[in-house]
Amino acid sequence: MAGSTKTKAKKPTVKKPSANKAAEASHNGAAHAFAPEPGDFRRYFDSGHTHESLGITPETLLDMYRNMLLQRRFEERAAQMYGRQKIAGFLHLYIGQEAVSVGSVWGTRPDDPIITAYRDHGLALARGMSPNAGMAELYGKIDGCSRGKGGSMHFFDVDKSFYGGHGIVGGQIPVGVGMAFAMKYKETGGCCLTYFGDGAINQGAFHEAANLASLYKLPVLLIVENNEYAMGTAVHRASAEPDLYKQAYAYDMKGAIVDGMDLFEVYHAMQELADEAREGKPALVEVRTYRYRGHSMSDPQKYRTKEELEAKKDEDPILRVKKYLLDNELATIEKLDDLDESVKAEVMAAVEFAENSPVPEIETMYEDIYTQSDYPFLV
Ligand SMILES: Cc1ncc(C[n+]2csc(CCOP(=O)(O)OP(=O)(O)O)c2C)c(N)n1
Ligand SMILES: [Mg+2]
Repeated sequence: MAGSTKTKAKKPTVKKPSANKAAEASHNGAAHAFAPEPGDFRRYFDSGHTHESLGITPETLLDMYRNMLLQRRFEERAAQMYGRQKIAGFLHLYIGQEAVSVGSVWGTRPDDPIITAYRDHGLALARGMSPNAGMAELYGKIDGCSRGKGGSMHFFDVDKSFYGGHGIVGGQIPVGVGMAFAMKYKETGGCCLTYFGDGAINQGAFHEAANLASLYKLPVLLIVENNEYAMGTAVHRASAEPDLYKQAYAYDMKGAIVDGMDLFEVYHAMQELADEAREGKPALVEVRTYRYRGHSMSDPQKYRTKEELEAKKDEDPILRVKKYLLDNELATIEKLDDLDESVKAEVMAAVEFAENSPVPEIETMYEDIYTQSDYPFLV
């Protein structure tokens, strides 16, 4: 080209990385290559499990199916009662995520503590909370699981090792890790199932807690229920690395990814990983799931298309189990219809119970409050 002058590109000087492995290893304990070891990652998808291969009896599988259905019918009715203004405040439905709650509760021990965020009805019912206590709580009545003072976001049932129900995104993660610390200290043999959403993983609380969980080898599973959205924000718009399980590598912890629409995959993953966590090997477990309803009751859902939602409904975790039961002749359609009717009746009874339960007396405002009279900073 006329007038152009070619300038000779200057070769950049690149420093060769140090080949001194010993120096690398001696750097304050850091001896790891950047790439994770293959054993640090597990994948629980398309494993081809059957109830028999997992040691689940047909009766137990029917119980699991019934509980998934109970969660679904309970929340459908709660949504209806919210529309009738019987229930006030926030209401976040778990519909679509039922394989996560049932798979993990049945795959672990009944006294393994559970702690979760505000989308908590499903896990509470899976752990055995009575629908009466749950519905009365939604109604703000005294017979609710938190005496009507917690509402939808603060279900609690300590007798069943269910520790809530927390409204601050990510706030429950350090509490769950703290419970795991206590269990290790007391040698209880338990594993704390600490759940949170995809929106919580970029909170500092997660990172601080994950670091200590791994450093102290605590019996905890950090279970991120990746339902693709945090309110209206898709995961890839909020997380620089949308494969959330990879965060485990930063803390030298096992990372796992699980098909959260498949009951057997969740069951198997939680059973295996919780038992390893009991031995001091915690894990970050990313469960890929989906919520069919809006974030809460006031969500126009403009962030996703109807087509996306419909396609996801083909993966409905409850329909999958129903199909399995029928295909394997573990139940007839009549039996499953009867079961659905009995679940609906149980939920209607819970509504009636909630309607008839009294509102808390004004004095109860001053009860259930933590006080310590000799606390040094209070006068
Ligand atoms: C610390 C904090 N920041 C913001 C909020 C408001 N908020 C409530 S829910 C939510 C989204 C969380 O999404 P995710 O963790 O994915 O859980 P999901 O609702 O999908 O179950 C936000 C930002 C909050 N409650 N707490
Ligand atoms: Mg989410």
